[in-house]
Amino acid sequence: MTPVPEDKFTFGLWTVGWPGRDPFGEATRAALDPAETVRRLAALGAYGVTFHDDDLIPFGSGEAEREAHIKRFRQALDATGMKVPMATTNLFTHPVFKDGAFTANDRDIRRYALRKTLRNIDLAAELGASVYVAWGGREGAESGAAKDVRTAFDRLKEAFDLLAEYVQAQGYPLRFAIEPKPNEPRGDILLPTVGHALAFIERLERPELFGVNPEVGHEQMAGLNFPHGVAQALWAGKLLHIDLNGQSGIKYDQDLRFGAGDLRQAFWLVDLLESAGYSGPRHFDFKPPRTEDLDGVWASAAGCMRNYLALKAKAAAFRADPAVQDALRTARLDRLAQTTLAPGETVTDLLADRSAFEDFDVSAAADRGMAFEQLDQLAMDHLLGLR
Ligand code: 3MF
Ligand code: MG
Ligand code: MG
Ligand code: MG
Repeated sequence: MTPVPEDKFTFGLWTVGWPGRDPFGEATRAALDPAETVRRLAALGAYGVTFHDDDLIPFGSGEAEREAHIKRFRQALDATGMKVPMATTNLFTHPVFKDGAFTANDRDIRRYALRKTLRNIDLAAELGASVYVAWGGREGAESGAAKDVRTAFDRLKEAFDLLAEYVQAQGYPLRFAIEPKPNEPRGDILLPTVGHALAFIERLERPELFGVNPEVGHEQMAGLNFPHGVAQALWAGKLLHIDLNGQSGIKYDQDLRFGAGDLRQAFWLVDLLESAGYSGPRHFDFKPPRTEDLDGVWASAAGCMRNYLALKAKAAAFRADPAVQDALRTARLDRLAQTTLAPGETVTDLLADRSAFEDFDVSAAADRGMAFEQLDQLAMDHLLGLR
């Protein structure tokens, strides 16, 4: 269970660096130095780090200060071999973004948001990132007339089309990953789920440059099955990145360490990612609870990776178990993999096939049990260490 860089575990600077400020309380920890974060995560076996512009370069820094922050960060990366596979823009903390960024009603704020993003895209490319995440933090509303949602989508498309055009013109090997979230901090956020984001991407001018960055807790906040959302993103060839964390049901964005919260969904998620051959970073977007001191922060980060590796081993054992393979056949998963029409068969052939309808024994078929409970109990037995 010891993580190594080949496991491709990455962490946002803002995750372990969260000082514990929440809507009801002040910070409980001091800010972390990004270079120190790189060294500590490398020592724990991580592959890399990710950042928002403002995590690395405090908002409002002058040019010389900016260069100094980047230089210190680069030195830590070079010294540890840590990578930066993803970067993103903070378009939500400063009060200027209180009504959003790319969809703010104020045009000057939209133009400023684009410039802030373009500037950090240049840095992301310089640091070797291949994915640029876009979470629409405050693209949303609290009340009905405040946002003309159809027009806001025109502005969102305009922004993403411009960013994609820029990346292509610069020849950057970057793709964008849109991160859906249903609510918080706004009452409602545009592109609330993986499905909404996938549909939006198809309306863009360069959909091939876009995919999604689903987050465990975000889909679960909407009451959705996270592995199902991820499976649809994989099916669409759009899973460019993933935010792993833990959540217990429909409530505020908990950002628990991976494996905490809904452990069964975490198991099925790891099973899915590993069996689908997902090769991107296993990125943790979590918050060590504000009860923790720095020792607790690093224990929480280590726990994310440990739980992923433990679930990966459990999922592999589940798939390799002959009893599971039998149970999968009994549950007819192999039949699902068969095409519904035979190769070359047409709709005319189907209409002529009396066994498909006229002679089909509907009640016998309805009586067949699916044997899913036996199958699921085997998964439970593996998860509980009973097999
Ligand atoms: C908020 C988030 C964000 C995004 C990040 C982009 C602050 O709930 O999940 O983290 O992940 O902005 O990667
Ligand atoms: Mg989140
Ligand atoms: Mg996230
Ligand atoms: Mg979250």
